[in-house]
Amino acid sequence: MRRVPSILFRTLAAPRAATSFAVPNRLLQAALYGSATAASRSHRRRFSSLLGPFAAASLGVAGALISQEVLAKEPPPPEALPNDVVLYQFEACPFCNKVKAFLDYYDIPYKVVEVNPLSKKEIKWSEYQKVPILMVDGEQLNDSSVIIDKLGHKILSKIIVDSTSEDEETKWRRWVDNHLVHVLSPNIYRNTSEALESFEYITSNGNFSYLEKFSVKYVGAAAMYFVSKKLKKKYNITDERAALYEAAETWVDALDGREFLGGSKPNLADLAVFGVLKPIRYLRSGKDMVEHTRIGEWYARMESAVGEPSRIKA
Ligand SMILES: N[C@@H](CCC(=O)N[C@@H](CS)C(=O)NCC(=O)O)C(=O)O
Repeated sequence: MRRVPSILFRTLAAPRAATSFAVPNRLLQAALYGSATAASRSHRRRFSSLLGPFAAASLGVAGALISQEVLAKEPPPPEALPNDVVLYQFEACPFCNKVKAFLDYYDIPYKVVEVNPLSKKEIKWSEYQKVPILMVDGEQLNDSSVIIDKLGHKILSKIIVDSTSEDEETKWRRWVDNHLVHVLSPNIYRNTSEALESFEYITSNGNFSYLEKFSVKYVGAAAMYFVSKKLKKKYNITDERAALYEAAETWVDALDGREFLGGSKPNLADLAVFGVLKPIRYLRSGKDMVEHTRIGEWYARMESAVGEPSRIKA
């Protein structure tokens, strides 16, 4: 059984039907076909990690779109804040952006280590080989939802007392991990121009060497175009845009007229939806989503509520 490296792109190495696609690049073959050798497994791992990140939002535009009302945050009490937080990430990874939405909203200062998706040399020390990884005062936390649970418990236990909202919040956080993330790849790699747009972002914002940038952009875009078709099948998606619009509408329905799922302030589900959508928001697919659904107002409120990154610039 082939190892499957990530939730969002877990299936990328899996589809056997992909063998009809002639791929010149050994790395890419390993990624798509999953041959049995250790060397190819290693190549596949390295390539698949490329597929995780995808294009990011240009937050600069956001301010112009939203009303001037700035929502007051509820920063955690200083004594609840960790002293030293380091996020190992891919800039365009939806799971990493989910964690960042949480850290930014709660004004938790953090340093970022941008991981090279090919070599992953920045996380060689870790047994867990995906991102995000969050180091919190020396403790390693893996997996976006676990990171948010653990950190949230430490910080939010002092803030959130209303347990009645927890079920709804949990339900929608699960929806993000089990449904929403799966709709994203088929959309951002939907056709050659969107796949290139996505990889343009990935390569210009990720940690790649000069040479890697060029090969990855074109090889990656071509591969993902085909792989996204397999993903559609895997998740029973017939029309990827319709699925994205439907997910956006489902979310707005869940809001049920409230500013946020959390009421007048975002809760963890708001932050999760916002975080995973952030990398696609200003790509063609994200613009289409905002144009064709009712999600835009909520998204703009979230941009305003989350505010500036609390990231510590090196
Ligand atoms: N369930 C994990 C998924 C993390 C994940 O799949 N991350 C991708 C990047 S978006 C990754 O690190 N892929 C590299 C690999 O699987 O080798 C989470 O929520 O953090």
